[in-house]
Amino acid sequence: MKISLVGLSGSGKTSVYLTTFAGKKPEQTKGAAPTIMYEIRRHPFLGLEVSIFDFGGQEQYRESYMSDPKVFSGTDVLIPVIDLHEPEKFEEAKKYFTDVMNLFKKHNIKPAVHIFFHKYDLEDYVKELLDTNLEKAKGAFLDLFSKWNPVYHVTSIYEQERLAEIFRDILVASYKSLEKHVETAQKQLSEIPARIIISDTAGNVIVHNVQGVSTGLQLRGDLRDFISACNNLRENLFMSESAEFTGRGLEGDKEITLHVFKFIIAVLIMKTQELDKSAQEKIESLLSDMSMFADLVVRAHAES
Ligand SMILES: Nc1nc2c(ncn2[C@@H]2O[C@H](COP(=O)(O)OP(=O)(O)O)[C@@H](O)[C@H]2O)c(=O)[nH]1
Ligand SMILES: [Mg+2]
Repeated sequence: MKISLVGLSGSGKTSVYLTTFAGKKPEQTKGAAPTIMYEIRRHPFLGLEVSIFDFGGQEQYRESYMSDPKVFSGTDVLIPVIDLHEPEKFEEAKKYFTDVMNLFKKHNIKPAVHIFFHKYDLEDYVKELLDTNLEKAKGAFLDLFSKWNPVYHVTSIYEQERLAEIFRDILVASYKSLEKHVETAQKQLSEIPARIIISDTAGNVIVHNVQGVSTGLQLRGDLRDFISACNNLRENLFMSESAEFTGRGLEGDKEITLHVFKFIIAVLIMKTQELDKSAQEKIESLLSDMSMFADLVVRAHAES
C-alpha cells in the first residue's frame, strides 16, 4: 500500500505524517526542516506495510523527481495537501498538481485521490479569512482533480483525532468489506459502559471510546508495550493465534482485559465496576465481531 503526499513546500505534509503516524504532538512540528527531494517512511497498519512518500515541494527538487516517474509508480492513494493559510499560492499549487496528474496519466497510475484542504485552524491565523479561503480552494482544486473522483477532507494537525480517523478510513478502505465492521464497532463502543480500545497489535488505534489514549493513530506507550508483550507471549508460550490476558489491581476495583485475535487485532477492555448482564452481552457481541474482523484482515492479506 503506497500513499503519496504531494504539495508545495510548507503546506504541512511532513507534519501530517508526524502527528498521525509518528506519535508527535502538533506543536512539535513547528520549525521542522523542509523535506528535500522526497522521504519514504514505512508503517505497519493491520499487518499491511504502508509506505508514505512525502514529496518535498520546493521547486528545485520538484523538477528532478518529476523527471523520474518511478517515484510515483504503484501509488494507491494520492493526497494533495493544500495550505488554506496561503491562498496566494493556490495558482502555483495548481500548476504543480497539474504536472503531477499529467505524470500519473502518462504512466497509467490510477490512485484514489483524497484532497486535504489543510490548516483549517486558527493557529497563527485570522478567522474571517479561513472560510473564504476554503471556498476559494474548493473552486480551484475540486475541478482540477474531477476526472479522478476525488474525495476531499478539511484537515488540521490540531484536530489530531479527526486526522487519524481520516487515515484509518483511507487505510481500512483498502481492505474491502472491513469498513462496515469498523462502523459497527464504533456504534457498539458508544453503548458499552467500559473503556474499550480496539487497535492492531502494532498499536495503531482503530476505534476507542476513551479520551486521550492516542496521539494520531498511535496508542499510548504503556498500553502499546503491554499489547506487544502479551502478543509475544501468545506466540511463544501459547502458540495459538488468539489469546486473552487479564490484569487486576489488588486495591480498588480496576481490571483490564486484553483479547488478541488472529495475531493482528487487540481489544483492550478497562473496567472500574462490575458490568450488568446487558453490558456483558454487548461486550460478547463486540468480541465476536472483532474476531470476525480479524479473520477478514487475515484473508485480505492472503488474497493480496
Ligand atoms: N496552523 C497549522 N500549521 C500547520 C499545520 N500543519 C502543518 N503546519 C505548520 O506548517 C509548517 C510547515 O509544515 P511541514 O510539515 O514542514 O510542511 P511540508 O513542507 O509540506 O512538509 C510547520 O511550521 C507546521 O507546524 C496545520 O494543520 N495547521
Ligand atoms: Mg516536508
